[in-house]
Amino acid sequence: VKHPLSCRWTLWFTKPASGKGDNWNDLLKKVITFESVEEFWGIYNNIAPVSELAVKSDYHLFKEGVRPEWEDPQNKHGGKWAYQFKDKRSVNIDELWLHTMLAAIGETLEDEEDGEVMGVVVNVRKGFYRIGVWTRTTGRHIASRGDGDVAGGKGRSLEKSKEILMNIGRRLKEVLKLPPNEMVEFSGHTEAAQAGSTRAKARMVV
Ligand code: M7G
Repeated sequence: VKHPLSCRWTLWFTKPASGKGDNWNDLLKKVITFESVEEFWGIYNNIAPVSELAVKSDYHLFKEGVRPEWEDPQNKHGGKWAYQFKDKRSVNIDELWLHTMLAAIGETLEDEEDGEVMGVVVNVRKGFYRIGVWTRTTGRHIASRGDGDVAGGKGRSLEKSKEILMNIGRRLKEVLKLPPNEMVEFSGHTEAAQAGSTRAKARMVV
């Protein structure tokens, strides 16, 4: 008996650049798409844990049909909640990443009708691990419109959009077992793209 997930998910991997000529697109690879709990465990048990990945690797687990990139039309108005674990040796990154993936595919990061969560990401970097949740919107107006509509907001008010995003941030903070004084930060992809990195200035924290 297979236990179906409420949608299909695709696992992606970013392999570390080997030389100067490598660009983002050459490094990002689709691994596999799945649709049941059993398939998830089969895949999980057969891939390298985050703790064994080389620096500059990423795993991305996204809803099928959404590429884990700022450029994807479905991420155009979006952003992400993220937290960096700077003490790499003391953190159980494998367990935290597993719990983050389970929260995503089990749809416990948001209420199902919210439809904000696009995927989850783990980055392995020289000085830290980063876990993030990508969202469809940023809870802000589209600058070019000025008609009060939230970008991609399904007709929601700005307040409601922000509340949905804040709840996702709070849920991520719980999943990552962070103490109250540690902050999970939200940033929009547009700012990240401009800064050339996701270390863009955060606009929301929980
Ligand atoms: P990062 O992995 O988000 O954060 O971006 P880091 O700076 O802490 O490592 C690292 C680099 O990967 C960026 O400067 C981009 O060159 C590239 N990169 C990351 N993302 C998520 C994207 C993306 O969505 N699109 C493109 N074109 N490049 C990206």
